[in-house]
Amino acid sequence: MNCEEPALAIGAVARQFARVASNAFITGITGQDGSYLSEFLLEKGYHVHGLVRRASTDNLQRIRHLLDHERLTLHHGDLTDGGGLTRLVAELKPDEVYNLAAQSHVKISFDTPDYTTDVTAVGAVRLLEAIRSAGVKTRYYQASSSEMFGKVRETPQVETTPFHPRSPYACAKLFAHWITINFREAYGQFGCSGILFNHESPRRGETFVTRKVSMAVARIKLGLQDKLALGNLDAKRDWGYAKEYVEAMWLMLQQDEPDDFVIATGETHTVRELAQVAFDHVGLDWEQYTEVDPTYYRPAEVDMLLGDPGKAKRVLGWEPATKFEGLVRLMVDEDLKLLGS
Ligand code: NAP
Ligand code: G4F
Repeated sequence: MNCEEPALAIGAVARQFARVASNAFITGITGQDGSYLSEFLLEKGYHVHGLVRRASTDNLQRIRHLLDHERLTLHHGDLTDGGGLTRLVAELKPDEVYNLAAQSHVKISFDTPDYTTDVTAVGAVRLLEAIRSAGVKTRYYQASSSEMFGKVRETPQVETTPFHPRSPYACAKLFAHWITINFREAYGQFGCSGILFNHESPRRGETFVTRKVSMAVARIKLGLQDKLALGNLDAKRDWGYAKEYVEAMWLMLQQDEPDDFVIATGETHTVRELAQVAFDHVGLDWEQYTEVDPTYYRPAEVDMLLGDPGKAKRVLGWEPATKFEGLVRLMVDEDLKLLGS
């Protein structure tokens, strides 16, 4: 693919596309999960189609290494543009759709509630309607979130735990979750929701807390930064490795019946522990370099998340291999490499 002229190349390749094996359509292909899922599906022999939104800066960084792949085709579009989605789904007739696109930052959703709802909630129903109106037998994956559990009603959280969203983002995800179930019940669509707990990697956006910490630790170790400012150090999350979580998405769509699954590690840790493990890994004392800045507090916080992935293990045969400390160390090591150490 010629990435210097993306609009032309993308359209041209799309028209030449001939269906061979299964083809998958991924929204959010340029994000953390989209990039790992693309690699995973290409390795399985899929033709992967990805939705890319037009940006004035480069948003293809995470998939740059895949751009020349003969079974990858990118299409311009946006989850806020129903007409474009309808035309694309009708043209591609995908066997599988993975709806990973979202305004995915919880704190930013408090500043952009309308926009977050439009992309993250209404975007899902636009896509489901596009599939329905195309009349194709498409299997649909919805990227649901543990944020939907919010002010948790029970611990650990399982598929039947009641929801209590605490942000515009979580409310939007809850709508997308239920509309997926509604289309399954109303129209017999094969739709699955993966209720994924936090999952991280060296490809994680730099404003999410794990990557913010791993990047800061690497920079401080190399003398490029003095301090790390964080918000709520007491928040607890169930953090897993994104590369492993995308396999669970695929497994859900390979089952005989559509269903919803919690994907998690079964461990929870505080932001404080995250900082401690990351600084320890490079031989520094976290307390010396970390300060609390209330700017990063949220109007309403999710204090604690802990998932039980038991159903995923029983039904999908899926289990996480990488746990908290290994993940944090892996991320710090990759950021040190990135910075040239
Ligand atoms: P991410 O890195 O933030 O990626 C989000 C993707 O959505 C990017 O490709 C982004 O495109 C795209 N996007 C944003 N707005 C769009 C729009 N209006 N139209 C089309 N595409 C748009 O997120 P992630 O961590 O990979 O997560 C993938 C999905 O899982 C998201 O829906 C997220 O909410 C959900 N989720 C994530 C986690 C987690 O811990 N990572 C846990 C549970 C659920 P650009 O590159 O152009 O910005
Ligand atoms: O890394 P975070 O921004 O992730 P959060 O809010 O849990 O959301 C992520 O995981 C969800 C799954 O549960 C996804 F659905 C969502 O799309 C996203 O990927 O924050 C984690 C915790 C929060 O409690 C936050 O208050 O870390 C706390 N925190 C403390 N200091 C901070 C900071 N978060 C950020 N982003 N930046 C800080 O400086």
